[in-house]
Amino acid sequence: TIHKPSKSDLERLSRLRAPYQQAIDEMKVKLKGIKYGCLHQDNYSPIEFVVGRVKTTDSILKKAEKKGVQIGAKNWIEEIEQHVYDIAGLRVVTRYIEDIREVQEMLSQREDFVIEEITDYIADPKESGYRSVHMLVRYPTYHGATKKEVLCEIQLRTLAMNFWATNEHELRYKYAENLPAEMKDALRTAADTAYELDMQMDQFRRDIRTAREVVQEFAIANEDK
Ligand code: 0O2
Repeated sequence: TIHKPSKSDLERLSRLRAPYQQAIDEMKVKLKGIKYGCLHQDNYSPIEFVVGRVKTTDSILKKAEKKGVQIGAKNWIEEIEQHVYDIAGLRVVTRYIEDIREVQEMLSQREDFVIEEITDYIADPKESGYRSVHMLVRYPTYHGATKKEVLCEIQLRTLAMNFWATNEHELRYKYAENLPAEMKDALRTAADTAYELDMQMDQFRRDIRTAREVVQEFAIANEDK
């Protein structure tokens, strides 16, 4: 049960979201900059698409309660920022697992934000079967006259991982977090199947690259003949 915050508390919570919204807007532009820059240069981008959102006040309250924040207690709004790390969330979706690693590397080189933490749910999937790489970044915003650093969670996923997570999230919501055991098992199996597909696709891509190199070498070798 969520304690009902006062109207003025809700207004403060709503104001708290503003710099996070700005961080999302700016980060979206930057991630799209990577996408279009790569497309321009190589005719291929490791980023397929980018989406971003700021959690709704309702959803922030729910997560804060889950993380043990006493809604309405002294400084509870400040507490929220110390416990809820995905008020600002970005999702970068790729075609291949290899591309996730490439984007991860590119983001690690950036000087406009600081990476605080990386959680690799591909190397170590969640109990549910969930796979993604989560990068927690500290991003400086200049909102009004003040500088404020906010945390953003960037989720890196393949199309297949995203397909699975979107369906699982919807089911989890429909069942109010109480998924029947058989459904949980079926979802875990589906997550593994999606991962097998991902690995197969990565292999196809390596095969295509090898074939292209062979053709190029053959063309070079025959240039002067
Ligand atoms: P929404 O609606 O996407 O914002 P946790 O205590 O695990 O709930 P925590 O500590 O922040 O949350 O952990 P984590 O792993 O960083 O999870 C944050 C987000 O990752 C979630 O946000 C989901 O978006 C995604 N995620 C994590 N685990 C799963 C999973 O098993 N299935 C799916 N579909 N998504 C997952 P929210 O706030 O839960 O949801």
